Amino acid sequence: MTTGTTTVCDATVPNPWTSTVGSGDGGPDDGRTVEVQSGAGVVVGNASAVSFAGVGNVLSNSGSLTATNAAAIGFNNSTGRNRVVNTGTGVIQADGTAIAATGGGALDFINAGLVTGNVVLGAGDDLLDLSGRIDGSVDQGAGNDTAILRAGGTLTGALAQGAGNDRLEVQGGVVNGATTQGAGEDTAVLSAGTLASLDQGDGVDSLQISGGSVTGTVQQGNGTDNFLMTDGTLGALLQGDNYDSFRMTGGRIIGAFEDGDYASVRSRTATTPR
Ligand SMILES: [Ca+2]
Ligand SMILES: [Ca+2]
Ligand SMILES: [Ca+2]
Repeated sequence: MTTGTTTVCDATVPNPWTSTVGSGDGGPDDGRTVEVQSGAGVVVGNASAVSFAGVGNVLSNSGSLTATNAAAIGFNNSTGRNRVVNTGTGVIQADGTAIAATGGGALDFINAGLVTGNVVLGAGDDLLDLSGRIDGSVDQGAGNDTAILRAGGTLTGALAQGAGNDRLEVQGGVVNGATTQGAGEDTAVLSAGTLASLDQGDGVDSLQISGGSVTGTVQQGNGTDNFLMTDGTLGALLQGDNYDSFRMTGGRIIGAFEDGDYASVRSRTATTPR
């Protein structure tokens, strides 16, 4: 039911709703609000369940959004920012890409619920805030992107932050696939949680670890990278080319530590830099 710029889908019939909410590429839609309530569903076949072109749109999903042959949610904005909130009861599902953001604008995606399918955020300075589950991968594309992984958050596939100066905060949860930050001056801060691996790529990158673990290898890549570890566990650390700095006052690096140029170690367990 739509009133002005606000659309509310509740659990009354017709449920599920079977046509796209939003005008998609026939837009633009600007400043619209869509609320899908618990128990309500939108199920569409060859088109998205929710599709907006434009900026300032907010989608809050506590029900289920399903597309069987398209992205479940499609956003297209060349500037500005849109926002998708998937609450603890929210389900977003598609066979391939669950959420597709295109254009150079930004999308904030806050997920406390369940996503089945990949999340593709594209260009723009995007946000992923994950305390729920994504059965798939996340590609944040170009732009200065931020990813925050919270306690209870699970990403079964890879996290790719792409080109741009990206920020990763791991406060809990787990990423089972590879985490890559791509080119640019990237920052990663780990205080809890688990990553399978971390590759910060080219550019001057910074890594701070005060807890949590990276079970596999951490690579900082080309650039004058910075490393500070006060607690936590890494499988191995490769700092790559250029004059990198390394400081370790606690925690544990289980395997190799290579290519550190300026190392300061005050720990029981670090291996000797070569
Ligand atoms: Ca992006
Ligand atoms: Ca990057
Ligand atoms: Ca680097």
